[in-house]
Amino acid sequence: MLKGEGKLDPLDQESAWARLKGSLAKTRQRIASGVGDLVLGERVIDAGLLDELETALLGADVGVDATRRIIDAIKERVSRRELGNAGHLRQALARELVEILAPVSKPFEVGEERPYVVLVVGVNGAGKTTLIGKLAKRLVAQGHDVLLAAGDTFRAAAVEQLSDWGRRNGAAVISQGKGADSASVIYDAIEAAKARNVDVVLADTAGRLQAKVGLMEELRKIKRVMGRLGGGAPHEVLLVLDAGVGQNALSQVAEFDNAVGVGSLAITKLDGSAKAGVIVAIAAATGLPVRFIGVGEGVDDLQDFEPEAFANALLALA
Ligand SMILES: Nc1nc2c(ncn2[C@@H]2O[C@H](COP(=O)(O)OP(=O)(O)OP(=O)(O)O)[C@@H](O)[C@H]2O)c(=O)[nH]1
Ligand SMILES: [Mg+2]
Repeated sequence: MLKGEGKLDPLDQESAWARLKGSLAKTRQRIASGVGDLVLGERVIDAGLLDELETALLGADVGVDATRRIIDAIKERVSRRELGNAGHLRQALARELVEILAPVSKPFEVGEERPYVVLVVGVNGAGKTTLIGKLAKRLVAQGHDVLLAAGDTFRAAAVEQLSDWGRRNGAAVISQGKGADSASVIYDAIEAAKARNVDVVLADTAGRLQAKVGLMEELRKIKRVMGRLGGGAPHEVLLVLDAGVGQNALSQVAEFDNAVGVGSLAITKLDGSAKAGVIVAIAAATGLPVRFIGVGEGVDDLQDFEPEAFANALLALA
């Protein structure tokens, strides 16, 4: 990507920040209601307060390991008398969060390969098709030629949903309709992309849970068939996770990784969830790059993941 390309202007940046902050309200409340005085900044830091903080972090789905790491680091700083009051504690908490999150903050970029093929996977309702639509819009705006592959052949509405996103955003869609073989739809899409000199292929897949073994088999087959085309596709396997499932997201990562090898993550539905802290758990446990966060259903609600902004919004520091 060219430098500065795709960057938001200051006004957009402000509304992106407002949306992020708004979307984290429930999680923020959960942390704050556990540690009310932390937010007010009027309490001495003692063992009781740290216990409350620990409980609040667990309640926001930060997870056992990441919570332990954060609490240990803060205890260490308390024992060195670095934290005089609860205001300092809040800053320290933000710092620890950023420390865990910074290594996974790696925004999406179109790689060198042409076409650059992204295989989007995840359980049903996680937000795969929506993410593809929003990403297509963004990439087209950046001047990329984008083709969408309607690999979710399980539901008729899925093809329609993807076609709508394509039509609205100037991306071509390759589909065969309900019941078609998903791997062959995606194979055709990549061939078409090659013939048309397309830059990026975004491949949608089904996420049905009814027959999970079947789904994982289908994904394996898609990957295998893509491999036959040469060119190294898929160049990125992007797993979409719904933040609302909390700690269960970690087992989804393991399951999809086992089937197709997960390369990157998007975490959606931070809005409306009190479990947005799960990003911290996922970052600490997997180290996988987080390409996007979803903060609402609107077309501009797919954001790059910025740890400082996230921690500040979560702790109401700005
Ligand atoms: N509030 C909110 N809703 C979202 C977000 N991302 C997606 N959604 C909504 O979640 C619902 C499901 O999204 P889809 O994109 O259809 O999910 P999917 O993973 O493609 O689901 P299947 O096709 O059933 O596998 C839609 O109503 C989306 O508008 C988000 O970040 N926030
Ligand atoms: Mg879908």
